[in-house]
Order: sequence, then structure tokens, then C-alpha cells
Amino acid sequence: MESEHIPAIHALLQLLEAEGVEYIFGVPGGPLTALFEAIQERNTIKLVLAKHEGGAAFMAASHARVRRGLAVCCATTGPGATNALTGIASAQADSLPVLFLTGQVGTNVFGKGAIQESSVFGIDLVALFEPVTKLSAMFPSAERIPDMVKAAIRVAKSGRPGAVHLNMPADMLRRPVSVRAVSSPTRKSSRSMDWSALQTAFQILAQARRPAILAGHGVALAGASDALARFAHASGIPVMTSPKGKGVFPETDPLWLGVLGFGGHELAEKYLQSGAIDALLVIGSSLNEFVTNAWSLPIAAQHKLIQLDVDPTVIGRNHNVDVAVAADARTALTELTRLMECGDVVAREAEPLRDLRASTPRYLVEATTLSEASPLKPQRLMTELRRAMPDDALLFVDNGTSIIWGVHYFQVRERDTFFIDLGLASMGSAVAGVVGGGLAAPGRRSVALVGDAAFAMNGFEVHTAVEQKLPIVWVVLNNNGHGMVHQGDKLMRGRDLGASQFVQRVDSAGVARSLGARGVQVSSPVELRQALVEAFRETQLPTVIDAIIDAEELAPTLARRVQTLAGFMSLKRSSDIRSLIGG
Ligand SMILES: Cc1ncc(C[n+]2csc(CCOP(=O)(O)OP(=O)(O)O)c2C)c(N)n1
Ligand SMILES: [Mg+2]
Repeated sequence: MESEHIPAIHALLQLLEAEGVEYIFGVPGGPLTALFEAIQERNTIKLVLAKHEGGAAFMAASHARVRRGLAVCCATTGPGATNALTGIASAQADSLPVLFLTGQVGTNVFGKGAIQESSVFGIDLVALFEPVTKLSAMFPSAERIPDMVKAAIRVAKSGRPGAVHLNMPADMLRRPVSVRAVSSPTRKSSRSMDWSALQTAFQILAQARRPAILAGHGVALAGASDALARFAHASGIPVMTSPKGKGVFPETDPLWLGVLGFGGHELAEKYLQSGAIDALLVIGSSLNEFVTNAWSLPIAAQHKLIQLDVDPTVIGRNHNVDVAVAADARTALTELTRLMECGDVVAREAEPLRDLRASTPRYLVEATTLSEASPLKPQRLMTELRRAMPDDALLFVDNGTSIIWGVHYFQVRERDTFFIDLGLASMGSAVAGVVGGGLAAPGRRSVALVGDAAFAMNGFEVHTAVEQKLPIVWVVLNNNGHGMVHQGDKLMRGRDLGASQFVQRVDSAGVARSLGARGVQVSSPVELRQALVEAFRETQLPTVIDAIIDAEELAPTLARRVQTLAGFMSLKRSSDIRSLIGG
């Protein structure tokens, strides 16, 4: 009967609406016509027209990150989909639940050489996205669409979240499907928990005199930063974070130890190196190269190691663990807090940490944070940025030296306000991502800290923010090219290798103005401060602040990364680098 059926594409959108999806980020193309028509007819989910499919995918990833739920992007068959590959891979590498919908020619012309055919007879999008998603599939028929969409959403959100890809042959999308298939509820994924392992973990932590927590990005993914704060305070255990986990614990909290690893803080590293810690609880961190300074830190050497992760495959990957807890971070931390509050806990020993804290500055080069120099010292730029940003504003950090300046010098005051795409570490991710992230946080300000070369990759998405009336602020660290590479070359080979500097500076402020945004170039602290004040006064119009910085100011801890690279390449200069990092 007519009334019991709706077009398949409406069924798909209805399921997304039930997930609370408000936006689809994308770029159009012929085979997606039915999708856009249905979005217009339903008038519920809004389309955000990106400039490039890569931008759309990065927007969806940041949207998922801030929303802590499903985000959706779309691209047409062929080049639209291939343009999105990096953004989807980035979402997957950062465990973000992104549903990627791609167009496809009609099944009736498969194998006949249709324009941009991307079935197995063409460039095969399903195969192309398989390695970068948890699930990549083509709808086999219209009637299977509702169930497949539900399954894909479940896969994206359950266990360790990630990206999923659904390819939509154009001939199926207007075919009728049963309303019943749409309305049957999506099965909630259960949160499994290894209770006996958690008990053992509690006993170790309760008996430890100088325990510490290392919190990673998994805490943010689980929406567990509040649970972490409660646990830390109930137990008195100090907290360090991984670089990607920065933001899951306020850096104004007396229990904060710093970031461990790339761009990180001396206090965290020294405390670990000192051997004082007798039990380390690692939550939601894979202990990868970024976190461990290329696996050089003495993790599990002198203390008990408890590793808690929703993904059992990362537990024990690099270190022998005393207790492995495969669990959702939020559930586990809530239970650990309950146990702490009612169990027997030995007295903690605070002296070793207190002494270390007193003798260790927060920043590696403290004086530069107040430098009056022009061009700007990046450290001073970070000081001004923190002063100008409201405490609850969100900072999205791109790749390049921005990672290091952001991780080391930006002080997170409120939980979950700092975001960095280190899974794939793709340039341009935050340049575009801030637009999607900003849309997930109405009423709060969103800022992107990006390099000039990264801005050159996705800067046209400023136009998308103009259209969305989002008063986003992009702070572009302008060092006339690929600063991280330039500094790396000099550290590793003693000279620039000719692949990092632009012949002519990119005028990001001029680009912004041409796209309808505000654009201002600054090179001194006074100019920067004024530009920031004016940018935050705006309520509708985005601003790009092109900040001319001192390109030779060495980003802290970069030398360690260079040393690792030198090791990969068996370069002799690695000994010189060691003297630079004092190791
Ligand atoms: C898409 C992509 N291409 C190349 C790289 C390798 N890479 C890492 S940092 C960097 C330089 C980034 O330059 P910029 O964005 O200007 O930031 P800066 O280091 O100058 O602050 C490059 C080329 C990357 N991470 N991502
Ligand atoms: Mg640069």
C-alpha cells in the first residue's frame, strides 16, 4: 500500500534524523541528485556546501569530535569520493564516527563505461575505502537500505568508533521501502566491561603510594573527561595526558602534570623518568610514537602498568602490562571512583612530586612567552591567543609546528576545548575542520591555529564559514612555508633542503578578504592583540589573522622527532641532535 512505503533516500535521512544528525557536509554531483532533493523536501537536516570534498570530510570529523556522536558527509561518484579520501582516513585514524555517503551510477549501466562509474568495473569506491573505514559497502538493493544504514551507524559508533562508507547506486534511491523497516529501533551497542580486571586495577591503585594517570584521546571519545576529573579528585592521583588527549583534563587543576611526549611538558616527563611513580593507569592511549617520544620513555620499567582501552588490540602493544582492562573509559572511571570512595586506600606520598613541581617551569622557554619581538615569537602568539580566547572557546590545531606550539604553550582551562587530528596528522585538517566543529558548538567561539602551508591547502573553506555566518577565527602562523620541514632539515642535515620555503609569501589575510571574511596581517604583539580583540568582537563574520612569525624560532621537542627520523635513516647527525635535546 502507498502509505506504508517511502522512498529509500527518505528512509536513510529519517534514520539520520533519529541519530540527531543536523548537518550533512558535502559537494554535489549528478548521482547525488536524489539525496539533495530529499534533503530539500524534508527540510530537517541542513546541507553545508563545502568547497572541496576533503574539506567536507574534515568538517564531519571535527563535528563528530565535538558533538560526540555521528557526523555525516557526502561526495559524488569518482573524483568527489577520491577527493574525500584523506579526510575519511583522518576520521578513521582518530576513531571518529563519520558516515560517508558516496554517489554511484545506476546499476543498469554498470560495466558500460558510464561517466565517473566507480563500481567494480570502474575505480571501485568500495574497495578504495575499505582500508580507511570500519565498513565500506554498496547498497545491494533499495529494500536493504534501511537495515544497512542502521548497521553502518552501529559499526561507526560501537567499540572503538570510526568511519563507515556507504556507496549509493543512483537507481535505488527513489525506490519505495517499507516504513516498518525504518521505524524498528536501532539496537544500542552494549558497553562491555571486564569487571574482575577492573577490581585488580583498583587494588593496585589503592595500594600505590605514588600512582599517576596517563589519559589519552580515548577519554574524550568516551565522553569521560568529567568522570576522569571525579576519579582523579576522589583518589588524589595526578594526571598527565597524551598530546592528542590534551584537553581531557583542565591544565589549571592542581593535579595536572602536563602533556607527555611530542610538544609536551618537562614535569610529566621528569616525573616518569624519576622512577617515583609506582603505578601508572593508562586510559585510552595507544602509547604510540607521539606519546612516548618514539618509545624512549621508561613506561612499565619501574612501576605497575594498568592499561585500559575500549580497543583490546592496543593493550600491551608496546609494553608488558600488569593488568589489561578492555572497557569503556566512562563506565570504568565511574566504577573506579565508586570503589575509591568506599574502599581501603593507603596514604599517598606527595613529596617527590611536590619537589619536582616546585623546580620545574611549565614552559621550556618561559621568557619568550612575553617577548616583544617582531616578527612575532610563536610563544608570545600563544600567550596572546590564550588571553583573548574565552575559557570555553574551542581550539582546533592543525599539523606542522602548530602542534608543538599548541600542545606546549596553550593552557586548556575547560575540559574538551582542545582538538588535534594526530591520527593521520594531515595538514589542512583543522583549517577545514573548525567549520564542522564550530557548527557543533553554537554559542561558543571556535578558533583554528594553522600553518600558512596548511592554510594554502584548505583555506577556501573560510568561504563556507562566511556562508554559515560563523565568526570563526583562524590564526595563521606565517613562516613563509613548511616550517616543520625547514626546521627539521636544519636539525637533521644542517641546511634547508630546498623543499620547504615559498618563494613568495601566501597572503592569507588577502585570501580571506576575497572570500568575504575579515583578513588582517600582524607582525607584532600589539597588532596581534588588537586583531584578536576585534575578531572576537565579531558575531557573524569570520576572521583570518595572518601572523608573521619568526621562522627560525625552534619548536620545542621537535629535535626529538628529528632524532627518530635520523635513526630511521641511519644518519650520523643524530648525535648532534642528541646534544640539542640534552639526551
Ligand atoms: C597533507 C600533508 N602533507 C604533508 C605533510 C608533512 N608535513 C608535516 S608538517 C609539514 C609542514 C607544514 O607547514 P605549515 O602548515 O606552514 O606549518 P608550519 O610547520 O610551517 O608551522 C609538512 C609538509 C602532512 N603532515 N600532511
Ligand atoms: Mg608554515
